[in-house]
Amino acid sequence: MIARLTANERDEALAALVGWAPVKDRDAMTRTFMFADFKEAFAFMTRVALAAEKMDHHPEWSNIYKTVTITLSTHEANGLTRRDIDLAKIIDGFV
Ligand code: HBI
Repeated sequence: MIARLTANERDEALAALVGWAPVKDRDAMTRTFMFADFKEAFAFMTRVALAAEKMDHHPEWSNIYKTVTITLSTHEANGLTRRDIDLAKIIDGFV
């Protein structure tokens, strides 16, 4: 069972990530990505999906045309864990 980040660990991790913000009333973080068009957005989602499968850690996400919104939290821990930070860093590497 993976441990939730402490408040300090979470604050430090968010400060080190670009563009991710805490979700109101939930131990999760979110970032919205805007692309040139839908096919760029979907190509990004495909890369994220493959990385998520490889990590066995999956995003909560939505796509509207060229916008992709991703929320990360660890369901098993009911909050943010190191796995969310690791996946966010991989996702950020795709943009
Ligand atoms: N993704 N975000 C998230 N949180 C989880 O707890 C999680 C997951 N992907 C797969 C996964 N857990 C599996 O390990 C369990 O469903 C068995």
